[in-house]
Amino acid sequence: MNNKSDFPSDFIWGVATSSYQIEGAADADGRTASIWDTFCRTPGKVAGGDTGERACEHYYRFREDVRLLADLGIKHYRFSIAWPRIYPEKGKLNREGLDFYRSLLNELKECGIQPLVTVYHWDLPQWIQDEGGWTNREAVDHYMEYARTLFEEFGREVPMWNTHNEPWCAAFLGYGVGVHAPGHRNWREAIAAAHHILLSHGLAVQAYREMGLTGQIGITLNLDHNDPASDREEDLEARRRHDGYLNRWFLDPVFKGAYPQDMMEWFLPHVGEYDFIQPGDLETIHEPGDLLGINYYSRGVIRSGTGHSMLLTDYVLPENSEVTDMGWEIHPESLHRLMQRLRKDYTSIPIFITENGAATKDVLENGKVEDEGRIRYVKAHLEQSLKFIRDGGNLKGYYLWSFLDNFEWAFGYEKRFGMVHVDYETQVRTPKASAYWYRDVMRRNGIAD
Ligand code: PNW
Repeated sequence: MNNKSDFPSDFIWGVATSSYQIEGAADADGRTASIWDTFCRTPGKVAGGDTGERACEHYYRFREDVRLLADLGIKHYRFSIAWPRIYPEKGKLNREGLDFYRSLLNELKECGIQPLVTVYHWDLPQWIQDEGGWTNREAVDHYMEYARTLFEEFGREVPMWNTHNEPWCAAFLGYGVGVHAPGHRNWREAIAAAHHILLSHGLAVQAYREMGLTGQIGITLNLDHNDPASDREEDLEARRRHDGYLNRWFLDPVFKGAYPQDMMEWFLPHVGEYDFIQPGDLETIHEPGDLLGINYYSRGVIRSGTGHSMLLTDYVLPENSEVTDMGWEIHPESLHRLMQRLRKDYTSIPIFITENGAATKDVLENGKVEDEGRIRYVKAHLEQSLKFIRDGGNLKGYYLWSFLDNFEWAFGYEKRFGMVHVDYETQVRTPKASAYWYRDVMRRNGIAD
């Protein structure tokens, strides 16, 4: 029977995590420090002085976690690989690191769960940062060595790959704003870092194909849809800049082969010279691959201001807006508007929502967590996703962020995004109401009440 809330029969339903946010076991089996270990140890950087040292101890509990995924009816799982487990030192491949992911993949296979693997979700080995990290073009060579190893080892059994997760965060929050590792505040570094990350994306797609692998590979970008705070010319301009900074700076090179001219000019005084862009780079970056991953959480309402000093913009929270525990405005229609825009201005390749979800104030009571807010959030975004598909959009899947409560970067463990509650003392996992609700959605391939 075809219900009005049905998704296409081949629609992919999944959940997502990332290595540093759940694994813990920071020193196990030859792993060395990543830039996030270093950042967490720097006083004042992460709320409550939290670190990913233990996190959800997924490294030791992955069998139990995969069984839980299966019990909750999950058929698709997006996770990332920790680079410092694979290359703990320059030129040194660590078999024990590979073994962990081989065991994880075997376990998933046994449970009939299909993986989507993210090559890089921000845990850069500290030894690479010691050479300048992503600001140094050599990071691209290190990334390629690492990516090729993963393709060789796991390429035949992993059908879907993300080269990168959210280069905007890795480069701009890490090297420009300074709220993510490595915590630098230098816009020349940030823009060079973004360039090298994008370059490594293009090269990885090429390498994947040259190796004769036949799965799907692409990049995941964090995108939003933004509105100006008013019709004043300066606010319209501020919105356009914000869009250039967050969306176009990444979409244009990948889909059009050029950085946006207006932003090249805006950044120029901070960058000095674009000497890190070498001939041929943009041809390499101009490589969308087989899919586009988008991570969507909120919209931006933007006005001209000083809060974001380099960009001369401020975020405005419209009156009466509903927010999540992150303080991010809940605006599902903007997910629809964003995808329509991608389709109109950029691409018709398959889109996957590789992350969407909400932090909520969850309380564990009598073995239960009633996270109505999360259910409402996800439901509203699924309705917009379905609308996009009905309108003819090429949306192929949805991965809820996140499977487990986890280490929420600069916010530590205080923010809970999981559909499964984690007690960080006992490491007990408790599925929240949203997990059972999502199981129903997947079962009926449509939005449950
Ligand atoms: C994404 N921002 O991060 C990441 O991919 C996840 O690892 C993370 O847990 C999730 O979203 C929730 O935050 C973002 O400041 C972090 O705009 C910060 C921002 C956006 C995305």
